[in-house]
Amino acid sequence: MIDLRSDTVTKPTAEMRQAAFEAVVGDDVYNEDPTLIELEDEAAKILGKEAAMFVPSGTQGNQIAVLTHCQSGQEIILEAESHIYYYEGAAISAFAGVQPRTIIGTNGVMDPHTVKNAVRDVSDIHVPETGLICLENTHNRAGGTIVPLENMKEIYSIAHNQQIPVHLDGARLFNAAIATGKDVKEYAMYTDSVQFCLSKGLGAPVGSIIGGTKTFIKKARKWRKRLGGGLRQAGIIAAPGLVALRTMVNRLAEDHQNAKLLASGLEAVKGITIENNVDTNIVLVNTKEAGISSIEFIEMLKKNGILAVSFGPNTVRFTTHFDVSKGQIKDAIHKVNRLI
Ligand code: TLP
Repeated sequence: MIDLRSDTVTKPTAEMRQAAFEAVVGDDVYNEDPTLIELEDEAAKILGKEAAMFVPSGTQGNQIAVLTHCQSGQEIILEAESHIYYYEGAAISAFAGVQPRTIIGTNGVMDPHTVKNAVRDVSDIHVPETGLICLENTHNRAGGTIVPLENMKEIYSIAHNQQIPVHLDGARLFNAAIATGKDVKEYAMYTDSVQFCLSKGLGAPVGSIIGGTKTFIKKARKWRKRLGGGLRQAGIIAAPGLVALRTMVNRLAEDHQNAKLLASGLEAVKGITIENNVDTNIVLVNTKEAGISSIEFIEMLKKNGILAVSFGPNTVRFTTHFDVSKGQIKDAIHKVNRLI
């Protein structure tokens, strides 16, 4: 199978497995796991933040950020197709008790003026307070698009003028950094908290990091414990995370090249159009002209050894990653050509 469903499907490398095997561990709820502490320190440095904390998943990292920044009854501003709004089971409402105020972006990018106008005027007794602004970079549903630094800077400055914190869902932040040649710190500096995933393009088996100030992370640790995310000998899973940060970042460029190759190959197939700017490792294919639904296309692909996911009635997402080679991408293009 050529598995292009997600970059979450990557299997740990031999080096990651060895690191897990050899990891020095302790009980992290007592703050005594040396490998986990090493990962958190290294991640904080990479982000340019005072502190960082390991969490079992990106979803938990985002939810902890919302819980830590906000109070029940507040409103949070986020992009209409953002993961926190679209794919996290309404957890912001179920757990943090906040309501979403969505803004439709262009390629995942929110217009700063629209964000500014969406911030609530607290002097009016009718309205909720704006508790948080969330950004997503790269933007998954927009097709792995990069939110420009300039846009992040503008939104951050609007937020800070009104003492509103900014959280970045940077599940694929390293993809943005590698594609633009910028440091992740340059993105993280326009945020109060950042979540990034070790388990996507970076290939680690599990885990995410959230970074922020020491005060933020101290509060976040309590929320992680409340949510049952306080882990014990977590060094076993932190060790592959360290390998991911040390060995898997630069190679993301290969995934981006493979995505471009896939997009140009598929674009040439009659009946198929490419919906997104292929900035990083995601390709969104539209099947409308071919007269088939995304579900039908996915079934056809599966029978021919290719896996992808539906992103809408006629939209199919292909995601490149460490476990898919250039040869397999060429093979996939060839197969789609034959199919349509
Ligand atoms: N995204 C997954 C699915 O949940 C859609 C995928 O296959 O792309 N933020 C962003 C931007 C994400 O894309 C994801 C996962 C998460 C957060 C959540 O991470 P996990 O899966 O670790 O909870």
